[in-house]
Amino acid sequence: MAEQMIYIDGKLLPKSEAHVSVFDHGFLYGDGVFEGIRAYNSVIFKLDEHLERLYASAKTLMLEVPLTRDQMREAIISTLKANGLRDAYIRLIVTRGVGDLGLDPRKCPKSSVIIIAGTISLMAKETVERGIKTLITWVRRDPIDGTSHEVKSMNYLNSILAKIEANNFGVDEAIFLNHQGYVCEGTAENVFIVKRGRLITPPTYTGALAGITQQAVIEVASRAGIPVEVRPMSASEVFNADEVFFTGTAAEIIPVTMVNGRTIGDGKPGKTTLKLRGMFMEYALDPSNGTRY
Ligand code: PXG
Repeated sequence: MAEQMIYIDGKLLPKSEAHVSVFDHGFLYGDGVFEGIRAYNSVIFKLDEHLERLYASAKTLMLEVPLTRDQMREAIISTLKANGLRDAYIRLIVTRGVGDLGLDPRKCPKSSVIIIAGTISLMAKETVERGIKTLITWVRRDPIDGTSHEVKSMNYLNSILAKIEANNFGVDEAIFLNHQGYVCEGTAENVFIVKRGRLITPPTYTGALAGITQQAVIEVASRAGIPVEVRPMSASEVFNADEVFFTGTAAEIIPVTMVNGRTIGDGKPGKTTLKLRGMFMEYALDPSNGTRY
């Protein structure tokens, strides 16, 4: 099999030769931004929305992206083509670039763009079908006046701490509360509950990322006549929900069947969750929701 080709700053390099400097501030300080994007059947799902979010994250961090959006689109497509991928998981990274051993970003004259396109499936199919167990973690989501997760930065320690907690307690995922005690999101997913036929999901101002899958699910649900409320919710509302599920690029839609030992509904993936999952997959496969290549 041909070696995977990685895009680094305008060049496509074989994986074994695709290296970044140890002085890159992305490595030294987590100083950079990224996107995780999927392609389904030669269509990049919501590419414009992902680029919008990437450039917004970069603007907040005053990180200059060295490519225009059109050039970025082209770079992603050329990476997909170089790897012969029709279905793909794309990791798009913009790091602060090479600097010295000091965190001042002014020492980094040029940011770097890295694109990795592969086929990893991040959750086993059986897991998705059975539903997952979760816990609400002791780790609070980073506040919006700090390293806010509105910015999709390369610093995921907050999520990694929560993931470790989930691993230690033998569950699949963690759910964050914010500093006010409201439910926020998962480590790399947004969270929804279903209660009496209504969908509820926390807004970005709780500290969650504005999820592209979350937005797509809101759209799909609204079209199907399912009422959606975007508002903060409590842990108790989650424990007592009829259904709970996560959304995300990697996760798509994953049913949650347990939260801190409380069984959700009857302990099986919920009817509305499964219906939404079906509708979401149809939506994701509709070429008008993405960029063809
Ligand atoms: N919250 C956070 C903190 C995330 O990182 C989501 C919500 C879901 O957003 P989207 O736009 O994907 O619906 C994310 C997404 C990875 C990876 O490889 C991470 C994400 C997505 C894809 C891959 O770690 N995070």
